[in-house]
Amino acid sequence: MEQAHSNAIADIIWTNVNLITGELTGQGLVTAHNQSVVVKDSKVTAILDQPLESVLPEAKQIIDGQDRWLSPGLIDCHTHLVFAGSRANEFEQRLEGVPYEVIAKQGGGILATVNATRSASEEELLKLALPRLDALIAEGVTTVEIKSGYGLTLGDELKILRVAKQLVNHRPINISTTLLAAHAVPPEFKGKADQYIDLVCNEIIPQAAEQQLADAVDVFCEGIGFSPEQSERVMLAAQAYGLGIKAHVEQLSNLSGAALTAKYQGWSADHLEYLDEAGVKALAESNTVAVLLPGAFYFLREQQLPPIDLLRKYQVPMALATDFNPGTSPLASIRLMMNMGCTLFRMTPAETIAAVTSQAAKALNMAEMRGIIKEGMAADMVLWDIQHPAELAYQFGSSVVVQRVINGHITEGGIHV
Ligand code: DI6
Ligand code: FE
Repeated sequence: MEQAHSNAIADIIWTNVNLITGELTGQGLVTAHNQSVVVKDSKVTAILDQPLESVLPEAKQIIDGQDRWLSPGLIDCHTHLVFAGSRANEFEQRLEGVPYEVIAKQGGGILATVNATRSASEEELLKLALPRLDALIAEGVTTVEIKSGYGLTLGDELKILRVAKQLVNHRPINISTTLLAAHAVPPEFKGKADQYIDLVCNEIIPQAAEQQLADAVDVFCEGIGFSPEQSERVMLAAQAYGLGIKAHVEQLSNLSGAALTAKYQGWSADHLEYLDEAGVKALAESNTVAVLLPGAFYFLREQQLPPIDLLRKYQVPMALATDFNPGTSPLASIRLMMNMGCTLFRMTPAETIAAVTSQAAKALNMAEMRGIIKEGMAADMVLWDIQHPAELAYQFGSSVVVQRVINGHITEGGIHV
């Protein structure tokens, strides 16, 4: 099939679409009406103002977009979706007034999930991860970042990363993996956090790098996580092994973790509720993306809002992600995050669209390839049954995905045209 048509200029051309490129400028979201998008060999090869008659006959397939909107595939740039066990009991405890940090100190929280995840096989973890991934795919997500962090031993951390990487064999999805061995101090190292960090830096990071299981390294820099000094050691090790740097910072308190992440040219600093102006300036100077996670803010009923106005003022790129995890954000919906970005964080709908496309791509260091519909970029796209781009942030729950395209291939699902 491919061979027979190898001389065709295009594999697929979408005509009559309104384009959301994914880019955001001072003037707002970059959009264009009545376009044609030409795709060949998994990439966008041209965007035409008007369909050129000479090109159209040579395409294998022409799809009439019927004046619908076409956007980049959505990118969820921060998830912890490979884990076992449930934390519904903890949810009930919190509703009775026990704070998240107290539950964590009592050995619940992250460590409860660590116990369940250590006991699970790769097959079991894969089986548990698939429906979570399917929920994102059904919403038009084409790229997902997945962190480890519920293993906390060399073997269990690598097991989680292997499962994350295997997902591409089971679903049409792009996966980016992040080693988050420095998520919590494991029970065997209680009171010996520095020694655990030795293990992370001297064994787990080198092995993850050598086996090519991680694109980046993350660390939870927090009172209930790791100190800035310990976090810095993790970043130095990541840098030494050529891995990207990301960090959970300023979620529950301000330890100046964002500035630390910026110092090491981190791809992203995530959470940021307690970020101050000095931290915002540091992010702006290093071009580190601010990944905002309204699901965790909502689920923990936090009061402290991330400094959106300051992030805007210093033009720090803002991404949004689900932070999908069993403790603080059991919410597998990027569209809900877009809605919450507006309702809880007062972002504009345009900002939330860029936040799950072009800005999220930057947070995964893949902006050269994904997150924007442009000539030369991977053809990851979603055709939406909406009248206006803002609808993507305005409503969620009912499916408006008409077609999902990943690396130039139309995937199952979506409503009928
Ligand atoms: N911050 C979070 O919100 C998640 N991890 C982190 O460092 C929570 C993970 C969990 O509670 O299981
Ligand atoms: Fe997280």
